[in-house]
Amino acid sequence: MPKALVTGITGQDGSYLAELLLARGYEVHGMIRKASTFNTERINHIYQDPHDPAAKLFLHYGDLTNAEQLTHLIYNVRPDEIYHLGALSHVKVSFEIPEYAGDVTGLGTIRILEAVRRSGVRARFYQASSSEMFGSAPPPQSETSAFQPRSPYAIAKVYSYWMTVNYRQAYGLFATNGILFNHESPRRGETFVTRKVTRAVARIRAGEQKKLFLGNLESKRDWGYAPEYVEAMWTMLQRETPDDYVLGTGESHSVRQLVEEAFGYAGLDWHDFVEIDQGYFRPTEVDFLQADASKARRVLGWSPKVTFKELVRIMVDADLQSLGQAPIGEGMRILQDKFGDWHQWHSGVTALLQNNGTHVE
Ligand code: NAP
Ligand code: G4F
Repeated sequence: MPKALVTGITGQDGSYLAELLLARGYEVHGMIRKASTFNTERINHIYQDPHDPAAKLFLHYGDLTNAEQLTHLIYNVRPDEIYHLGALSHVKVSFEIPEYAGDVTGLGTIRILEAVRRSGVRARFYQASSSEMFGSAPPPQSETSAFQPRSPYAIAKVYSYWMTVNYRQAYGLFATNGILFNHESPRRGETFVTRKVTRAVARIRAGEQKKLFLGNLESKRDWGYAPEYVEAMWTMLQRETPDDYVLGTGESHSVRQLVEEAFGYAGLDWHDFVEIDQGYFRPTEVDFLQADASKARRVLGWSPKVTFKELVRIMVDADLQSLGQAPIGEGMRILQDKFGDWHQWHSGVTALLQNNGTHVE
């Protein structure tokens, strides 16, 4: 049974990836942070009591700032594959705590790479690199575009990107960068702009919110559907040789278009609800991201199915459902049409693994 270690397993991508790995027969080890509140909401449904002889998911406390503990974890688990997804991933927050962003999002990566090298564990390594690294480089951005980062977060990711390349070249590690453009889902954190908007639309429709305060409406992003991206992370680690790949849809839209689309889908005029708050603007902005993912299409056979409009519908419907409201319906239909199979294995895994509440020992 192959063994995987996932940092950031409690995040959006970590939760989808853990489901995928379990469905593919992996023993999955996830690192989680100790918090005074529960931070395992996204993985509670796949949690298993470790006393269960059939348990395949194991959680371990740890932190990316703690090198000794990371080394112990990797040495003891001896994973075949490491998916390094943990990070302070919010760009605006990284301006507020830049030193911490560098420590977690930058140095966290070298702590893991060093642990792999020193322990002699021949694990394949996936680094969650980001389209933010392209910053002000002109679109469309591909693997050969220059990095021109515009935030402490992006600069920390550039450091991690090059460390991953360096460990591949210097020590022959199977170390791979996935350079992912924005990908979203109903599990997206509530302070990222897509989820902030779709959640507000649902709450406004339900009479629970009156206004939505946003920052820059003019920046453009290439937004895709997260479950499709974690599939490609796995594919990258199954290749014969390690390499770096851009993932994105190739479609780009402004935040304004996102707002129009989400409110329009719910039959609302966004002008009645949206106000601008300068506090959400960033000191330096990334204006235009649009992926050229032709290498991933050619080499990995990866091409995403969910379009921007469909993504918005999926997210608005999910947010309505989470408030106990009737979904408008198109989002659910899109998921069924495009992912009949995925939904089957998704619910299969969920039914297979009993949720007894999440505890780590
Ligand atoms: P996310 O939902 O914000 O999840 C981040 C994860 O990192 C969480 O599990 C979080 O734990 C963990 N984490 C944060 N600080 C940590 C620390 N000091 N020690 C250990 N774990 C820590 O992010 P995501 O959207 O799933 O993204 C996954 C990765 O891909 C991130 O590295 C992100 O930067 C990168 N990325 C994301 C996108 C995107 O559009 N989603 C695009 C490109 C790259 P808690 O739950 O305890 O906070
Ligand atoms: O949703 P965002 O916060 O995502 P951002 O900054 O593009 O970063 C995300 O994608 C990256 C990949 O390119 C990841 F690496 C990173 O970890 C993260 O997942 O903001 C998107 C855009 C920005 O231009 C921002 O200025 O939306 C604009 N925006 C406008 N009003 C807002 C808001 N963003 C947020 N979070 N909140 C607002 O109220």
